[in-house]
Amino acid sequence: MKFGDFPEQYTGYEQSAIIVLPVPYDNTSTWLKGADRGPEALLRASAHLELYDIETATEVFRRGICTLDPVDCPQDPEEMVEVVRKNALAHFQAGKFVVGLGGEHSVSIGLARAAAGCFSDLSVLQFDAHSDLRDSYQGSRYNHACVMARINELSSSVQVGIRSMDREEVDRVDRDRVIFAHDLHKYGMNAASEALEMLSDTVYLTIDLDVLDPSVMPSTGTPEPGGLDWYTLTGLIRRVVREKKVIGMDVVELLPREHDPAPDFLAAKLIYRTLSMIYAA
Ligand SMILES: [Mn+2]
Repeated sequence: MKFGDFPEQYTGYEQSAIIVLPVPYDNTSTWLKGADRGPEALLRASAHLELYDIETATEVFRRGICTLDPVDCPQDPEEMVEVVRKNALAHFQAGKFVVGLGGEHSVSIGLARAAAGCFSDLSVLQFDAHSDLRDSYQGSRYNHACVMARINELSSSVQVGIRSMDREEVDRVDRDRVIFAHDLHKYGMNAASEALEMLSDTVYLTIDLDVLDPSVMPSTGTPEPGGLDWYTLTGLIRRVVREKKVIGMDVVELLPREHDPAPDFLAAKLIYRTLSMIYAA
C-alpha cells in the first residue's frame, strides 16, 4: 500500500524528494491498543486525497513521494528504536525528507535520533496532549510516556498543545519551551510566538495525533479533551515552516476505529498539507 494515488513516475525512490516510512509498532501503550494498525489505515485513506492543495496552490506529489515497506519491528521497545534509527538514517543521508507513520509514539525516538545523526543544530517540535517527559515508565525508558525525555538527550525541543502531565514531569518541563493547550485556547496563536522562537533553524516535527481535540480526532490511544482544532494545528505548522527548515516529520498514535475512517483521512491530509506547506515555503 502506498501514500496517495498518483502516477507511478512520482513514486520511485531515486526521483522522490520525500519518503514515507510506515512503522507499525504498538507494545508499550497503556490504555487503548491498536496503533500498530495505524499506518495501514492512514495509507488506505490517503488514496482519497485530492492532489491539489488549495492554500499553497501546489501539487506536492510532483516532488516525488515514495512509500517504503513497513519497518519490521522487534517487540522490545529499545531494539525497535534502534532498528527504526538505522532504517531512517539511511534515508536522511540520501537527502530524503522522511515521513514516519506510527505506530505508538516511541517510534519517534528512533526517527529523531536518525535526524540528529544527520543534522547538527537540530531541534524537535512536538505536538502532543502529553509532555512525555517521564524518565522511565512501567519498567522501560523507551515507553511512549518517555519519548521527549529521550529526545531531549540529543536535541532541544519545543512542546505544543500539552494538557496532561504527571507531578514528576512538572519539574522536567521547560516553561519557556512549552505551549500549553489552555494558553492557546485563551490567547490564540499569539501564545505560541515566544516558544517557537526557541527552535533552532533545522527542525524535526513529531505530531502525536492526540494533540487534536477528540471531537475531530477520536482515533487515538489516549484521547484528552481540550485539544487543538485543524486550523490551529496547521496554522502553527505554517508559521514554523515559513521560518525554519523542516527536514522530517512523523505522525503517530493513530488507532483506527472500525466504521469511522474520517480520522484516518485527517491524518493522511495532515501529512499532505504539511508537505505542501514545506515545499511551497
Ligand atoms: Mn500523546
